[in-house]
Amino acid sequence: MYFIALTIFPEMFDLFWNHGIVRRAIEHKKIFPSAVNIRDYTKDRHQVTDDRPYGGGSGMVMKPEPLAAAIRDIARKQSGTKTVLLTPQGQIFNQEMARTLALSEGLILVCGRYEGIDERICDDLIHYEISIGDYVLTGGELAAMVVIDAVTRQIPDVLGGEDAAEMDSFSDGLLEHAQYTRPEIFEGREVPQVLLSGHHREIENWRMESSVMRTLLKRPDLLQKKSLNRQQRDILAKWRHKIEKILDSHK
Ligand code: 4GX
Repeated sequence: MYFIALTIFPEMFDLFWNHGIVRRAIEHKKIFPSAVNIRDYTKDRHQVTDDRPYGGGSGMVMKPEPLAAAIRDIARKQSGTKTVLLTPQGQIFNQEMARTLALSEGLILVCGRYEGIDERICDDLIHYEISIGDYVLTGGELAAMVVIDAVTRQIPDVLGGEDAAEMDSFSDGLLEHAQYTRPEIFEGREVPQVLLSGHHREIENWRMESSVMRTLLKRPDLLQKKSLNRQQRDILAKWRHKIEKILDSHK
């Protein structure tokens, strides 16, 4: 899959391409990423990419001509690419969108700065407008890296064995279970005994209970949306019973 970030700061991506899962995906030829400088598509002597907004006001707007030239040139060279604009006005990014985007042959990620880009680019050349959350960034570059990271993880064979199991979890609609590593006792707090027992069946049950109850406490909205299986409903019923007994004892 191709990822082409369109940006006036291509160097921002250098560290990102060279670490972790993204780096491994490049080495295994699963992704072909690049950061292209919008300035390379300017035609004036000073390579200007921004200008003052019509109607007045503070800040600058990214000029349409270099962006249009860049998007068209890249889309012509890489057929099948979809164009994504990172913007606070976009649909909030989530795991389902990551899975959908991973099905396309390539993505052009348009990273705006300043007050944004000329609206006529959005109308004609952008397939998806995506926001990574309701907060204001200085530019679209960090948002593009977030999207590339999450989409890369969805490409088949990118995650090795242990990570792959992790995929079940969020796509199952629950939060991950609690994790522990050595030492067995840290500042007086012990690791749950069942995890040291070697009973794989019981460990799986404990982990499911941890997942369900963490989701209930930290993200009840996720539990509400999800369809629960028998085991998951039993876990909630068990804790409802425990809570009711406590309440009864205070009557
Ligand atoms: N999730 N920003 C983009 C400039 C801009 C504004 C409008 C295009 C249209 C952000 C976010 C985000 C700040 C990146 C404004 N470009 N991007 N930038 N949250 O806050 O994606």
